[in-house]
Amino acid sequence: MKSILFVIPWTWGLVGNADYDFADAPERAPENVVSLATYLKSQGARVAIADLTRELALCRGNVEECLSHLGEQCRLFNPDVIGLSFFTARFEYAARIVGYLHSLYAGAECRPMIIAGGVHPTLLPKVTYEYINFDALMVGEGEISLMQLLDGRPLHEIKGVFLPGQDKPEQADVLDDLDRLPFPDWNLVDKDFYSQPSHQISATQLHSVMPVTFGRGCRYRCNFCAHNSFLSARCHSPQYFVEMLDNVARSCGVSTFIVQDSSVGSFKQQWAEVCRLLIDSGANYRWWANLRVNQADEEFLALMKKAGCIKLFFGFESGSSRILERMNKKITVEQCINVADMCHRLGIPFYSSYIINYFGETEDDLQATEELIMRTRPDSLAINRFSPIPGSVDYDSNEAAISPLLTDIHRWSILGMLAAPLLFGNMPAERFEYWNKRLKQLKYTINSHEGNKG
Ligand code: B12
Ligand code: SF4
Repeated sequence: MKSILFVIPWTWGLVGNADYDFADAPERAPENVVSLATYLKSQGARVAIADLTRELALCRGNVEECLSHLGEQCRLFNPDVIGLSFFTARFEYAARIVGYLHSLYAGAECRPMIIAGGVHPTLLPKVTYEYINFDALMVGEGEISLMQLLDGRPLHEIKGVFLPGQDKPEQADVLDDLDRLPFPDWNLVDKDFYSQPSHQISATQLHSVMPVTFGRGCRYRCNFCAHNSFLSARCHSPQYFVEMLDNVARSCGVSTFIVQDSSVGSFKQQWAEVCRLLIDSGANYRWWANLRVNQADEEFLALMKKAGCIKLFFGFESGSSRILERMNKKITVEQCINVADMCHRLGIPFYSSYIINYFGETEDDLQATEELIMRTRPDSLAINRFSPIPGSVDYDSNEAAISPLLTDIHRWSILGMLAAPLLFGNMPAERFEYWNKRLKQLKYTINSHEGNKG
């Protein structure tokens, strides 16, 4: 069977940053690649991960040094396949890495096959080929298609492989039963780096945390989000998941987790069972989870609190019903207020996230957002400026306006970071800036007082 070296590109905040401080700008451990690599390893493949996020942090932001460490790892591991995993925000760094790999192997008699998978190659395979010289791209979930590749099946026979010059990408087959995945082998990366105490959960308190995933995908289709555009929605069994928590807790020395699912309410019955198992086991884990407001009720929240939930994340998105409708968010302002009241009654801290600069937004809508923040009194607040992300309905329906801006790969990364310099609201630029500043100030005030609420 062939061997594979996964490469995780670095993130922008690390480039040239000699004073990187993990606690203040924590990186989330790459559970997706670790899980995929662990699966392939369990099937007999030789695997390794070049984690250039951690590497660049250790190289104090020096990209050249980081790449030379990658070269050393390539020489030592001598893989048959090098597989990059990235989303749009890291597109330009993936290009830099592949350029380096081609120069590393220039003149060699044979070189590893260089491929890519993950969010960006899946959503925009043709754009990926326009900028990067990959031998093949893999579209969709990687377990089955990569296994077939490493097993030696010809590329054109593997569902999910998209070759240069091909016209239509096809999604790979997926594992129906997620419990067939072995527990992630965190020794494949530097788990101590990721589990350092940091502000991943709270701006004012430090926690040592590791990420876990109960279910993949999302059944909703909010217009601004790319989340569900390719992962089919399904989850682990509650028993498997609780054993996985035990396993990660033991192997990484943590008792606090971030549950990465888009909403644990999407598998409500199963998540309630996870909570009951956690309560019965007396494990005493603490965890953060994301939840859609329309999936919350007092009984569910009380159960989660008892099972160790220390924070919930809600996408309230806007205080304006008109904007929520335009986003196809399928929640109401009233539901946001209700869920906030329930959290206050039960003593569950919560994080609410808002999007501003949405299509047709007026100052009245922003006023409504501010009122909702004041009414709901979140423990943590996020104010995100809207920018259409590839893979979302909003990106697809505005491609004509966006594509003239995408003149080089760096601009793609900016788009991937949700930072397109475009105004979509219905107000003059200076009025938007006024509201942007005002809401960001509110965010700063709320976040810096977390835990000290009167
Ligand atoms: C958890 C998460 C994060 C975490 C951790 C990310 C990480 N370490 O990878 C954090 C919080 C750090 C994060 C940050 C951001 N995120 Co995010 N994130 C997610 C989320 C919710 C889940 C990702 C996940 O684990 N999925 C489950 C695993 C199993 O799926 P997967 O990663 O796709 O992996 C499978 C396949 O892709 C494939 N695969 C993966 N790698 C490889 C490699 C090879 C070689 C092959 C063949 C296959 C393969 O096989 C895997 C297993 O089947 C997704 C939503 C989603 N559905 O993907 C958004 C998502 C990926 N994030 C998104 C965005 C926009 C961001 C941010 C830019 C937000 C921001 N403004 O800060 C930042 C970017 C940070 C950066 N600088 O890179 C977008 C990306 C859209 C796009 N076009 O790029 C998504 C899709 C959500 C959305 N808003 O629409 N994110
Ligand atoms: S915003 Fe949340 S609920 Fe909506 S599609 Fe994205 S992940 Fe799903």
